[in-house]
Amino acid sequence: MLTRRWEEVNDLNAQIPALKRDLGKASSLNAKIQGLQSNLENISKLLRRQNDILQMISQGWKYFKENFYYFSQVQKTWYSAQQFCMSRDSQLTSVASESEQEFLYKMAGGLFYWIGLTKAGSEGDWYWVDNTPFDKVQSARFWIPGEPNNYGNNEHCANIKMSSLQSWNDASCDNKFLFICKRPYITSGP
Ligand SMILES: [Ca+2]
Repeated sequence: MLTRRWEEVNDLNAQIPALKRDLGKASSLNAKIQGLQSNLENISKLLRRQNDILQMISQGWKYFKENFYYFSQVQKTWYSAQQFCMSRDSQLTSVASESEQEFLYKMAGGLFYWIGLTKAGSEGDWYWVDNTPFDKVQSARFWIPGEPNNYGNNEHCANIKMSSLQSWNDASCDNKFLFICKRPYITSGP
């Protein structure tokens, strides 16, 4: 009887190396599964992002570098245009880089569009309505030569007027122009 027990113990001992190998395999499989899981999460994030972008595009927005832009079909005063944008979770567009400026003037195609640049009071400095800091030096190259001229001391809002890098003009905020709203892309879901 006792001999039998010893035999069993010896058998079990003999199985230990194999068990250890299995354990090693299991943990390497586990690591692989975790890697696959994180791949899947990344893919589903990408799909969600594509879906978000497609949804906005189907509603008439353009996508460019993490932002959506809405080019209006109707003309409004600067203030009404901004109100419209805000009702669509957006603001009249800021222009923070040369590539953004290029995107906007090309899309505008030579038509007049309000952008989100206005003055703090008639004597104040220019500022972006979406709180993007206004870089006066970097932005100087975007004005049409000779602008802003504050014609009649009544031009406190800016619009894209020409299809070129130098495309901004200051105009009376009461003019009715087309306008461009901008909304940053924000990831939806967890
Ligand atoms: Ca002007």
